[in-house]
Amino acid sequence: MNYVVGDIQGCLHGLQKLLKKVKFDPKHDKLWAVGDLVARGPSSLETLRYLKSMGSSFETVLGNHDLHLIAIYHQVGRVKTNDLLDDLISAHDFEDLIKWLSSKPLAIRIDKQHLLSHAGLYPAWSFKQAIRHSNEVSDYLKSKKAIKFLKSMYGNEPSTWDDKIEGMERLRFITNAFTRMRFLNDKQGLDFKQKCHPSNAPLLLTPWFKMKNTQLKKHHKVVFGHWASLSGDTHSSRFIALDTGYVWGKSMSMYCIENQKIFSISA
Ligand SMILES: [Mn+2]
Repeated sequence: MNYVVGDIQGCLHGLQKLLKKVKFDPKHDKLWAVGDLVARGPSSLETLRYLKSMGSSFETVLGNHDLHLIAIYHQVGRVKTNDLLDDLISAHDFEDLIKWLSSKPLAIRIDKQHLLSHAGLYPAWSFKQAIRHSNEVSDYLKSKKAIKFLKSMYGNEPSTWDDKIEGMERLRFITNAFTRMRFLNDKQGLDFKQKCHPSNAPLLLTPWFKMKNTQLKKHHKVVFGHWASLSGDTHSSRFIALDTGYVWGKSMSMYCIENQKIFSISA
């Protein structure tokens, strides 16, 4: 079976409880993650060590917190105390863990049906395009140009996609769409101010998954995390929201690709 887990955020205990619940067997099963493996929770270091040790029975996309950790390693990003990353940053295997993490993409096509990314799929993009754009960022992240990218990664602009955008602005948009997106305005622009549940959002803002995507095929499903206040509430079986706020005392959720069931445990 293939299981996709929501934002772990350094909560290894919760992850292990959930793996036990589904009787996960690394010999036969594979675990996928929506990213944000680290930060805010108590065991970021142990979480990364554990997931890395799973070898080929684990795969993940990167979330905003994972990218920020990579930036911290390269001395581009600043450490926030409430991220609880001190022991990870001073660990003897920090470099190994970062090398491993930096090799992970922003989007993965699990199979013909399922696309996985941290924040979701920008409504103007097809699955194919999404993978292409994810590769554009990964090529940088895996190379000596990583620092150049990480230095330009932060910022909210450009807010709308245009295939003509080039260079670091292009990579910044792709990164923001895959790792920070929640709401879009009426011009398909990314809005980063609101983190609330859609029912409390200002009128002109629409969740990305409610925007029309003409590229999406009927059988396509997008699996994502990042949006804890959504509590899994997309009202659509095509958009599977897995961040259910375990690190905030709520629950951790897992989606089984084969039977399309959601499993969860509370904090
Ligand atoms: Mn996130």
